[in-house]
Amino acid sequence: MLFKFLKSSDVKTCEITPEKTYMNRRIFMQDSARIGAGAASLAAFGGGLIGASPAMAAGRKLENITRSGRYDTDERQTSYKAVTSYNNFYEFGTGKEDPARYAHRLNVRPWTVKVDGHVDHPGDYDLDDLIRPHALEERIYRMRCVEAWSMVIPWVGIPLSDMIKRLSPTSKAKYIRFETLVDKKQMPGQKRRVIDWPYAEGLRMDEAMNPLTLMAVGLYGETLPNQNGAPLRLVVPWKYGFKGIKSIVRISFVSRKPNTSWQGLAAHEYGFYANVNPAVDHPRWTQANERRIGEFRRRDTLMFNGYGDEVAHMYAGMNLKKYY
Ligand SMILES: Nc1nc2c(c(=O)[nH]1)N[C@H]1C(S)=C(S)[C@@H](COP(=O)(O)O)O[C@H]1N2
Ligand SMILES: [Mo]
Repeated sequence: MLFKFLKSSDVKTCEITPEKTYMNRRIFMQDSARIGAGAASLAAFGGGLIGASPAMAAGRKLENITRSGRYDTDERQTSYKAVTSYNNFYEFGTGKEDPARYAHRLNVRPWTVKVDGHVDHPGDYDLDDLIRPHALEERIYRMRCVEAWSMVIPWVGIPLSDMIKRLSPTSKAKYIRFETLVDKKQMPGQKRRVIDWPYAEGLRMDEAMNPLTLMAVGLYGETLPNQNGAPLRLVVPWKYGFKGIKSIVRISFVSRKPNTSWQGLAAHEYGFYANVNPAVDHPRWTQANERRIGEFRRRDTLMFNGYGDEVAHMYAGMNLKKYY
Protein backbone atom coordinates (compact mmCIF):
# COMPACT_ATOMS: atom_id res chain seq x y z
CA MET A 1 0.00 0.00 0.00
CA LEU A 2 1.40 3.24 -1.18
CA PHE A 3 0.77 5.42 1.82
CA LYS A 4 2.84 3.25 4.11
CA PHE A 5 6.03 4.33 2.39
CA LEU A 6 5.29 8.01 2.16
CA LYS A 7 4.99 10.75 4.69
CA SER A 8 1.31 11.50 5.08
CA SER A 9 1.93 15.02 3.77
CA ASP A 10 3.06 13.53 0.47
CA VAL A 11 -0.15 11.59 -0.11
CA LYS A 12 -3.17 13.11 -1.77
CA THR A 13 -6.57 11.99 -0.57
CA CYS A 14 -7.36 10.34 -3.89
CA GLU A 15 -4.31 8.05 -3.61
CA ILE A 16 -5.35 6.55 -0.30
CA THR A 17 -9.01 6.23 -1.15
CA PRO A 18 -10.33 3.13 -2.92
CA GLU A 19 -11.67 3.96 -6.35
CA LYS A 20 -15.26 3.17 -5.46
CA THR A 21 -15.17 5.51 -2.50
CA TYR A 22 -13.57 8.16 -4.62
CA MET A 23 -16.40 7.96 -7.11
CA ASN A 24 -18.95 8.17 -4.33
CA ARG A 25 -17.23 11.19 -2.95
CA ARG A 26 -17.36 12.98 -6.28
CA ILE A 27 -21.09 12.47 -6.43
CA PHE A 28 -21.37 13.64 -2.86
CA MET A 29 -19.38 16.80 -3.54
CA GLN A 30 -21.41 17.75 -6.56
CA ASP A 31 -24.64 17.26 -4.74
CA SER A 32 -23.52 19.07 -1.65
CA ALA A 33 -22.36 21.98 -3.80
CA ARG A 34 -25.78 22.01 -5.38
CA ILE A 35 -27.57 22.21 -2.06
CA GLY A 36 -25.26 25.00 -1.04
CA ALA A 37 -23.64 23.38 1.97
CA GLY A 38 -20.53 22.14 0.25
CA ALA A 39 -18.49 25.19 -0.65
CA ALA A 40 -15.93 24.63 2.08
CA SER A 41 -15.83 20.95 1.33
CA LEU A 42 -15.07 21.56 -2.33
CA ALA A 43 -12.29 23.92 -1.42
CA ALA A 44 -10.94 21.45 1.08
CA PHE A 45 -10.26 18.83 -1.56
CA GLY A 46 -8.23 21.18 -3.69
CA GLY A 47 -5.22 19.67 -1.94
CA GLY A 48 -2.81 20.56 0.80
CA LEU A 49 -5.29 20.03 3.59
CA ILE A 50 -4.37 16.44 4.31
CA GLY A 51 -2.05 17.71 7.05
CA ALA A 52 -5.10 18.92 8.96
CA SER A 53 -7.12 15.85 8.12
CA PRO A 54 -9.09 14.44 11.02
CA ALA A 55 -8.18 10.95 9.85
CA MET A 56 -4.58 11.36 10.92
CA ALA A 57 -3.00 9.38 13.73
CA ALA A 58 -3.86 10.14 17.34
CA GLY A 59 -2.49 13.21 19.03
CA ARG A 60 -2.08 15.36 15.89
CA LYS A 61 -2.90 19.01 16.36
CA LEU A 62 -6.11 20.07 14.60
CA GLU A 63 -5.96 23.44 12.83
CA ASN A 64 -8.56 26.20 12.45
CA ILE A 65 -10.92 25.09 15.18
CA THR A 66 -13.88 27.42 15.76
CA ARG A 67 -14.73 28.24 19.37
CA SER A 68 -18.07 29.95 19.79
CA GLY A 69 -18.28 29.12 23.47
CA ARG A 70 -22.03 29.02 23.13
CA TYR A 71 -22.56 25.57 24.60
CA ASP A 72 -19.42 25.38 26.71
CA THR A 73 -19.38 24.72 30.42
CA ASP A 74 -16.86 26.81 32.35
CA GLU A 75 -16.37 24.05 34.93
CA ARG A 76 -12.84 22.82 35.37
CA GLN A 77 -11.78 20.45 32.59
CA THR A 78 -10.81 16.91 33.49
CA SER A 79 -7.09 16.35 32.96
CA TYR A 80 -5.98 15.01 29.58
CA LYS A 81 -4.36 12.14 31.48
CA ALA A 82 -7.65 11.09 33.10
CA VAL A 83 -9.70 11.56 29.92
CA THR A 84 -7.32 9.28 28.01
CA SER A 85 -6.53 6.64 30.63
CA TYR A 86 -9.87 5.95 32.37
CA ASN A 87 -12.10 4.68 29.57
CA ASN A 88 -14.90 2.35 28.62
CA PHE A 89 -14.27 0.66 25.27
CA TYR A 90 -15.18 -3.00 25.63
CA GLU A 91 -13.66 -3.88 22.26
CA PHE A 92 -10.33 -3.61 24.10
CA GLY A 93 -11.41 -5.20 27.38
CA THR A 94 -13.81 -4.40 30.19
CA GLY A 95 -11.25 -2.85 32.55
CA LYS A 96 -10.98 0.94 32.72
CA GLU A 97 -7.27 0.78 31.87
CA ASP A 98 -7.61 -1.75 29.05
CA PRO A 99 -8.44 0.72 26.26
CA ALA A 100 -5.35 2.87 26.90
CA ARG A 101 -3.23 -0.26 27.03
CA TYR A 102 -4.51 -2.05 23.91
CA ALA A 103 -6.13 0.50 21.60
CA HIS A 104 -2.86 1.30 19.79
CA ARG A 105 -3.60 -1.88 17.82
CA LEU A 106 -6.39 -0.10 16.00
CA ASN A 107 -5.39 1.32 12.62
CA VAL A 108 -7.47 4.44 12.06
CA ARG A 109 -6.38 5.39 8.58
CA PRO A 110 -7.53 5.17 5.96
CA TRP A 111 -11.00 4.92 7.54
CA THR A 112 -14.17 4.22 5.60
CA VAL A 113 -17.70 4.80 6.88
CA LYS A 114 -20.62 3.09 5.19
CA VAL A 115 -23.75 5.24 4.91
CA ASP A 116 -26.96 3.38 4.07
CA GLY A 117 -30.72 3.19 4.57
CA HIS A 118 -33.23 5.94 3.80
CA VAL A 119 -30.80 8.55 2.50
CA ASP A 120 -30.21 10.33 -0.80
CA HIS A 121 -26.43 9.82 -0.75
CA PRO A 122 -25.58 6.31 0.46
CA GLY A 123 -22.06 5.08 -0.11
CA ASP A 124 -18.68 4.26 1.35
CA TYR A 125 -17.12 7.51 2.45
CA ASP A 126 -13.59 8.25 3.42
CA LEU A 127 -13.65 9.93 6.83
CA ASP A 128 -12.26 13.14 5.37
CA ASP A 129 -15.29 13.44 3.15
CA LEU A 130 -17.73 13.22 6.04
CA ILE A 131 -15.89 15.74 8.19
CA ARG A 132 -15.22 19.09 6.58
CA PRO A 133 -11.96 20.28 8.18
CA HIS A 134 -13.16 23.88 8.05
CA ALA A 135 -16.23 23.05 10.09
CA LEU A 136 -14.40 21.80 13.17
CA GLU A 137 -15.59 23.28 16.45
CA GLU A 138 -14.50 22.90 20.02
CA ARG A 139 -17.22 22.14 22.58
CA ILE A 140 -16.49 21.83 26.28
CA TYR A 141 -19.11 19.40 27.56
CA ARG A 142 -19.97 17.75 30.84
CA MET A 143 -20.06 13.98 30.29
CA ARG A 144 -21.94 11.64 32.64
CA CYS A 145 -21.44 7.86 32.61
CA VAL A 146 -24.23 5.51 33.70
CA GLU A 147 -21.74 4.20 36.28
CA ALA A 148 -22.15 7.57 38.08
CA TRP A 149 -18.84 9.21 37.31
CA SER A 150 -18.43 12.32 35.20
CA MET A 151 -15.84 14.36 33.37
CA VAL A 152 -15.57 17.69 31.56
CA ILE A 153 -14.04 17.24 28.11
CA PRO A 154 -13.10 19.75 25.40
CA TRP A 155 -14.19 17.85 22.30
CA VAL A 156 -13.44 18.79 18.70
CA GLY A 157 -15.91 17.81 16.03
CA ILE A 158 -18.74 18.91 13.80
CA PRO A 159 -22.43 19.01 14.66
CA LEU A 160 -23.97 15.73 13.52
CA SER A 161 -26.72 17.85 11.94
CA ASP A 162 -24.15 19.27 9.50
CA MET A 163 -23.25 15.78 8.31
CA ILE A 164 -26.87 14.63 8.16
CA LYS A 165 -27.95 17.61 6.06
CA ARG A 166 -25.27 16.87 3.48
CA LEU A 167 -26.18 13.16 3.36
CA SER A 168 -29.84 14.15 2.99
CA PRO A 169 -32.04 11.48 4.63
CA THR A 170 -35.51 10.86 3.16
CA SER A 171 -38.75 11.38 5.08
CA LYS A 172 -38.73 7.65 5.97
CA ALA A 173 -35.67 8.14 8.17
CA LYS A 174 -36.99 8.41 11.74
CA TYR A 175 -33.90 7.13 13.55
CA ILE A 176 -30.19 6.95 12.94
CA ARG A 177 -28.14 3.89 13.83
CA PHE A 178 -24.38 3.70 14.34
CA GLU A 179 -22.06 0.73 14.35
CA THR A 180 -18.48 0.23 15.58
CA LEU A 181 -15.81 -1.73 13.71
CA VAL A 182 -15.66 -5.49 14.21
CA ASP A 183 -12.15 -6.92 13.91
CA LYS A 184 -10.86 -9.40 16.49
CA LYS A 185 -7.28 -8.86 15.37
CA GLN A 186 -7.34 -5.14 16.08
CA MET A 187 -9.86 -5.32 18.91
CA PRO A 188 -8.86 -8.22 21.17
CA GLY A 189 -11.80 -7.64 23.53
CA GLN A 190 -14.07 -8.91 20.76
CA LYS A 191 -12.76 -12.44 21.28
CA ARG A 192 -15.14 -12.52 24.23
CA ARG A 193 -18.86 -12.14 23.63
CA VAL A 194 -19.43 -9.60 26.40
CA ILE A 195 -21.50 -7.74 23.83
CA ASP A 196 -23.15 -9.05 20.70
CA TRP A 197 -20.67 -7.28 18.38
CA PRO A 198 -20.78 -4.91 16.64
CA TYR A 199 -21.40 -2.32 19.33
CA ALA A 200 -24.45 -0.43 18.06
CA GLU A 201 -26.25 2.72 19.17
CA GLY A 202 -29.01 4.94 17.89
CA LEU A 203 -30.76 8.27 18.21
CA ARG A 204 -34.16 9.57 17.23
CA MET A 205 -33.76 11.91 14.27
CA ASP A 206 -34.58 15.07 16.27
CA GLU A 207 -31.95 14.07 18.85
CA ALA A 208 -29.44 13.53 16.08
CA MET A 209 -30.26 16.96 14.61
CA ASN A 210 -30.05 18.75 17.97
CA PRO A 211 -27.26 21.35 17.84
CA LEU A 212 -25.55 19.78 20.89
CA THR A 213 -24.97 16.42 19.19
CA LEU A 214 -21.42 16.15 17.91
CA MET A 215 -19.45 13.85 15.66
CA ALA A 216 -16.12 14.13 17.40
CA VAL A 217 -12.72 13.63 15.81
CA GLY A 218 -10.62 15.16 18.56
CA LEU A 219 -10.22 16.34 22.12
CA TYR A 220 -7.95 18.92 23.74
CA GLY A 221 -7.28 20.36 20.26
CA GLU A 222 -5.81 17.12 18.89
CA THR A 223 -7.09 14.10 16.98
CA LEU A 224 -8.76 11.50 19.20
CA PRO A 225 -6.59 8.99 20.98
CA ASN A 226 -7.72 5.51 19.94
CA GLN A 227 -9.00 4.71 23.44
CA ASN A 228 -11.45 7.62 23.12
CA GLY A 229 -12.92 6.28 19.88
CA ALA A 230 -10.67 7.37 17.03
CA PRO A 231 -11.10 8.35 14.37
CA LEU A 232 -14.82 9.19 14.69
CA ARG A 233 -17.18 8.94 17.67
CA LEU A 234 -20.51 10.27 18.78
CA VAL A 235 -20.88 12.75 21.68
CA VAL A 236 -24.35 13.31 23.18
CA PRO A 237 -23.80 15.25 26.41
CA TRP A 238 -27.33 15.00 27.88
CA LYS A 239 -27.30 11.19 27.68
CA TYR A 240 -25.34 8.55 29.56
CA GLY A 241 -21.87 7.95 28.15
CA PHE A 242 -22.71 4.63 26.53
CA LYS A 243 -24.67 6.42 23.80
CA GLY A 244 -21.35 7.93 22.66
CA ILE A 245 -20.40 5.13 20.31
CA LYS A 246 -16.74 4.97 19.30
CA SER A 247 -14.78 4.16 16.13
CA ILE A 248 -17.85 4.34 13.90
CA VAL A 249 -17.81 2.45 10.58
CA ARG A 250 -21.48 2.53 9.66
CA ILE A 251 -24.27 5.10 9.79
CA SER A 252 -27.75 3.91 8.82
CA PHE A 253 -30.92 5.94 8.39
CA VAL A 254 -33.78 3.71 9.53
CA SER A 255 -37.54 3.92 9.97
CA ARG A 256 -37.82 1.91 13.22
CA LYS A 257 -36.17 2.40 16.59
CA PRO A 258 -32.92 0.40 16.32
CA ASN A 259 -31.83 -2.11 18.95
CA THR A 260 -28.81 -0.95 20.88
CA SER A 261 -26.02 -3.04 22.42
CA TRP A 262 -26.74 -2.13 26.03
CA GLN A 263 -30.46 -2.82 25.70
CA GLY A 264 -29.53 -6.17 24.21
CA LEU A 265 -27.38 -6.88 27.26
CA ALA A 266 -29.92 -5.82 29.92
CA ALA A 267 -33.02 -4.05 28.67
CA HIS A 268 -34.36 -3.38 32.18
CA GLU A 269 -31.14 -1.55 33.09
CA TYR A 270 -30.34 0.39 29.92
CA GLY A 271 -33.01 2.04 27.81
CA PHE A 272 -32.94 3.44 24.31
CA TYR A 273 -33.15 7.06 25.46
CA ALA A 274 -30.58 6.89 28.28
CA ASN A 275 -31.14 10.54 29.16
CA VAL A 276 -29.24 11.59 32.27
CA ASN A 277 -31.99 11.69 34.90
CA PRO A 278 -31.33 11.94 38.64
CA ALA A 279 -34.97 10.96 39.34
CA VAL A 280 -34.77 7.58 37.63
CA ASP A 281 -32.32 5.23 39.30
CA HIS A 282 -30.53 2.38 37.65
CA PRO A 283 -31.97 -0.82 39.21
CA ARG A 284 -28.69 -1.46 41.02
CA TRP A 285 -27.57 2.07 42.03
CA THR A 286 -28.64 5.67 42.37
CA GLN A 287 -28.37 8.17 39.53
CA ALA A 288 -29.03 11.12 41.87
CA ASN A 289 -25.38 11.99 42.26
CA GLU A 290 -22.00 11.38 40.69
CA ARG A 291 -18.27 11.55 41.23
CA ARG A 292 -16.44 14.01 39.01
CA ILE A 293 -13.18 12.28 38.10
CA GLY A 294 -10.40 14.10 39.96
CA GLU A 295 -12.66 15.08 42.86
CA PHE A 296 -13.62 13.26 46.05
CA ARG A 297 -16.91 14.76 47.12
CA ARG A 298 -19.97 13.61 45.22
CA ARG A 299 -22.04 16.19 43.41
CA ASP A 300 -25.71 16.20 42.51
CA THR A 301 -26.52 14.96 39.03
CA LEU A 302 -28.43 17.47 36.93
CA MET A 303 -31.53 16.66 34.86
CA PHE A 304 -30.38 16.10 31.27
CA ASN A 305 -26.87 16.57 32.67
CA GLY A 306 -27.57 20.31 32.83
CA TYR A 307 -28.56 20.66 29.17
CA GLY A 308 -32.33 20.94 29.72
CA ASP A 309 -32.62 24.35 28.03
CA GLU A 310 -31.39 22.80 24.79
CA VAL A 311 -33.05 19.38 24.95
CA ALA A 312 -36.03 19.17 27.34
CA HIS A 313 -38.50 20.21 24.62
CA MET A 314 -37.79 16.99 22.71
CA TYR A 315 -39.25 14.93 25.56
CA ALA A 316 -42.24 17.09 26.48
CA GLY A 317 -45.16 14.87 27.47
CA MET A 318 -43.08 11.68 27.54
CA ASN A 319 -43.04 9.53 30.66
CA LEU A 320 -39.30 9.45 31.34
CA LYS A 321 -39.66 6.64 33.91
CA LYS A 322 -41.04 4.45 31.16
CA TYR A 323 -38.80 5.76 28.39
CA TYR A 324 -35.53 5.70 30.36
N1 LIG B 1 -17.70 1.02 20.56
C1 LIG B 1 -17.84 1.36 21.85
N2 LIG B 1 -18.24 2.61 22.15
C2 LIG B 1 -18.39 2.97 23.45
C3 LIG B 1 -18.17 2.05 24.49
C4 LIG B 1 -17.73 0.74 24.14
O1 LIG B 1 -17.51 -0.14 24.99
N3 LIG B 1 -17.58 0.44 22.81
N4 LIG B 1 -18.37 2.44 25.80
C5 LIG B 1 -19.28 3.56 26.03
C6 LIG B 1 -19.30 4.03 27.42
S1 LIG B 1 -20.08 3.02 28.55
C7 LIG B 1 -18.81 5.26 27.78
S2 LIG B 1 -19.00 5.85 29.37
C8 LIG B 1 -18.08 6.09 26.81
C9 LIG B 1 -16.71 6.46 27.38
O2 LIG B 1 -16.03 7.35 26.54
P1 LIG B 1 -14.57 7.86 26.95
O3 LIG B 1 -13.74 6.64 27.26
O4 LIG B 1 -14.05 8.62 25.78
O5 LIG B 1 -14.73 8.73 28.17
O6 LIG B 1 -17.89 5.45 25.56
C10 LIG B 1 -19.01 4.73 25.09
N5 LIG B 1 -18.77 4.26 23.74
MO1 LIG C 1 -20.44 4.40 30.47
